[in-house]
Amino acid sequence: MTSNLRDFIALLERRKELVRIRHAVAARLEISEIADRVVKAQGPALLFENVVETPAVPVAIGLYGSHERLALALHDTPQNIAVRIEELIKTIPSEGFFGKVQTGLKLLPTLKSLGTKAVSDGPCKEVKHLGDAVDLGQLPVLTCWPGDGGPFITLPMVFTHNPNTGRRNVGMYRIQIYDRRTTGMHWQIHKVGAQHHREAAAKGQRIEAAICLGGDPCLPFCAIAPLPEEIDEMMFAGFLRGQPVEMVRCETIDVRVPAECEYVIEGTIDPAESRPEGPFGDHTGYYTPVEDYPVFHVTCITHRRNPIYPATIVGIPPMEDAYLGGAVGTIFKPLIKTQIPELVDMHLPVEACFHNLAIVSIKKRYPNHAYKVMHALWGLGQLMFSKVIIVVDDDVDVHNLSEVLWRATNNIDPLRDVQIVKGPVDSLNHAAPEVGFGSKMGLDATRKWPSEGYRREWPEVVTMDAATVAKVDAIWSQLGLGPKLASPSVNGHIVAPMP
Ligand SMILES: Cc1cc2nc3c(=O)[nH]c(=O)nc-3n(C[C@H](O)[C@H](O)[C@H](O)COP(=O)(O)O)c2cc1C
Ligand SMILES: [Mn+2]
Repeated sequence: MTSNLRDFIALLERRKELVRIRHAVAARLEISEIADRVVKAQGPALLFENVVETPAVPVAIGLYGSHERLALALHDTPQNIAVRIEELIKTIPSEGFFGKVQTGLKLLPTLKSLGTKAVSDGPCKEVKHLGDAVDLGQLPVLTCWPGDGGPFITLPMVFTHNPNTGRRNVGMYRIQIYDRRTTGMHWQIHKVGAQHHREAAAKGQRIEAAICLGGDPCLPFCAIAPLPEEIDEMMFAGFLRGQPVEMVRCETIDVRVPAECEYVIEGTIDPAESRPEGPFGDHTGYYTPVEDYPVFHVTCITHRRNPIYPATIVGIPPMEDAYLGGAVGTIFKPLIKTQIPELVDMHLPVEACFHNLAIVSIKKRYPNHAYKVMHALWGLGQLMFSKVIIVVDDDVDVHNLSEVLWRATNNIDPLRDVQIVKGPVDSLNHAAPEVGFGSKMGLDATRKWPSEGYRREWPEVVTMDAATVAKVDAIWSQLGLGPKLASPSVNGHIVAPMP
């Protein structure tokens, strides 16, 4: 099992999922342009071994940019992980003493993997830079787009602790490099890191943070995962790995970090200090404008001997985050269903940058049920950012966008079926009149019932009858039309590509 970046890179190389590039390429724009072309062509991960600015440190990019690579990184496919989560959920309400014992025994390996394991030293500490030796310029931090405000660390895991409860959080928040020892800290106001910062500020305290790069390949996914605030990302990592993550204490701050990391950047943030951050070519495909964000002061950098620097780029979709975001959708569906059991399936299309559109199918149980589901989603963690929610019936394949357009546009009467609400929106939503606050729209595209005030006869979908389908199947070979074509209209799904 791979538990660090270099083993993962070796594994990808064996699987022909990674290409080494020995040609000199610049961390400023050039790696980005190459990675963008390769990811959009569904190509391999890349290891740039001769980076112009920092020849000693190679850059790995595109590590999660295919379904195969992502499954290798997560130690299983998202589908299998979802099944494991579903099983875990199912075992919880089991009844009776023997049931409980059996469940307990079954869960034991899982529970054992959920903790972290404290170790006294780790490879991430092979080299230490303290005091004046701290220099972020030694890292091959990419400048991704020409309009960017500078170089940004794009695959960072930011470790903080809640100053009141001590609870750990890990989030992926981009890091703008200001100088040798100062960076931005782009935790958006709705994220858990920002909450830790606010709680520390209320006590007049600086907050300590560690920015980690590398480690077990599943860790960045855990940092992205929209876990509830009470759930430790490292516990989730243990669940994915089937083994606890080994954690080592930082040099200058009271934070533990994964011992297998490539880099650990330690530092603190003053509660009162902020500084313009950005612009940054973001995953919406637009530049996010300059805004004030907290400032991170580096106290220490430790790294492995011969470190490898992991990166990603975002921009006009699809990018590498399409695979990561897709896996989030698949893996968290069972958890969403515990809150919204009538939800059958959900799709956050990558073109809509995940937060702009959620298509959900439901098994409608009562009149106007679609509205209950919209509001439930707007109240559920980061799904609150869903700018548009389209609710369809359970016979619609939400992953087939052609089918969704066909069904939804036929089924809605806008005046009746659109609900517009106010609320917090994604910080990256540039259309909102204010940063982080605006409106959201729900479309009830389900078939309308008489009890919902629909007074006409709702039409049936056009499909062939079973007898005729069988008859045509039987005579097909005599029609001179080559191999048998399946009947397209059987389930009322769109199966043909658009002309
Ligand atoms: C490549 C990438 C970059 C991201 N950059 C940021 C960022 O700069 N700021 C932010 O608030 N969220 C960013 N996110 C999203 C967060 O990582 C995500 O919302 C995560 O669930 C936050 O964790 P938290 O709930 O523990 O705060 C990024 C996600 C990805 C995949
Ligand atoms: Mn979290």
